[in-house]
Amino acid sequence: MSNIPKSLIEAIRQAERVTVLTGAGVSAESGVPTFRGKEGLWKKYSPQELATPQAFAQDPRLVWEWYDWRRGLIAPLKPNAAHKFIATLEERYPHFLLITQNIDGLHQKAGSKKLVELHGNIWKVRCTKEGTVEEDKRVPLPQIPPLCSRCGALLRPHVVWFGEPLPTDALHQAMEAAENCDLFLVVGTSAVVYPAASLPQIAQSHGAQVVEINPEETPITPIAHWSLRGKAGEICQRLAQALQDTHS
Ligand code: BJW
Repeated sequence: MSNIPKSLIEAIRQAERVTVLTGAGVSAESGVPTFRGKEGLWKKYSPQELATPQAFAQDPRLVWEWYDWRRGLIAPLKPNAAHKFIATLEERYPHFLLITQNIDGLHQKAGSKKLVELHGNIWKVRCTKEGTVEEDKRVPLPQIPPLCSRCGALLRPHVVWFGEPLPTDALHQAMEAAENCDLFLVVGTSAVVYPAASLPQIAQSHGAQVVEINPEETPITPIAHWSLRGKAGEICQRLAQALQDTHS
């Protein structure tokens, strides 16, 4: 595992505007499966059959069964050291934004408040007719596919599938935070899904220093000032420790 460079600790201490982008890898140590890689969901399940609007139109029951299964898997899981470390960062900086691609809600469970969810949230449902969004944390869902209690139309998971636009507000905030930060941390994402994958590049081209935390190289590695190779939870624990040590 990488050592934490002193220059990085100094940059974290000096920064005033910090933006963090997270992906599935940040939740891996909590037990949430990632999408890509050896054990990833896309090895067993086809994104075309489960994570597109066309798939939902063709077979809403199949899509809902998959989401219901994932909700059951995620429900008992707890935030790990990476979620907790990231939550502490928002206290540290006057300008801070956490941008997550994750839909699992674990950042919120860890205490993060200044965050935007680019790909939605698995604990919310949306009416396909009215567009209304509601929280629904029941596991398992009593009826599959679930129907809107007001109009009877089909409900869908409030997540962003391939080919769908990202929520305008969330994307706008994310772009602004990428353009205006001096330190941009990228944690646990393969950085292949756009437009999220463009955010580190935007930050770097606007003068931010980029830090990557990932056990593997990614398309972000060539533009990262620091690449910390290892698991997010373990690296974040060491970062927290190093920050404490240099403080005292
Ligand atoms: C660890 C670890 C540990 C392991 N610690 N790390 C430009 C170029 C090319 C294509 C496009 C483009 N613009 C748009 C596209 C198309 C498409 C896209 O990007 N396709 C590419 C795959 C080629 N994008 C879209 O369709 C997006 N929509 C869009 O652009 O709309 C435009 C539009 C405008 C106007 C009208 C209409 C349309 C939408 C993308 C939606 C993505 N949805 C999903 C599913 C969400 C719901 C669900 O969960 O069911 O989001 S797909 C999936 O990928 C999920 C994730 O958020 C996303 C990113 O994955 P992530 O988080 O990076 O996970 P992994 O598994 O890929 O990587 C895990 C990483 O963790 C790895 O690097 C590991 O090494 C690491 N790791 N253990 C730290 N312990």
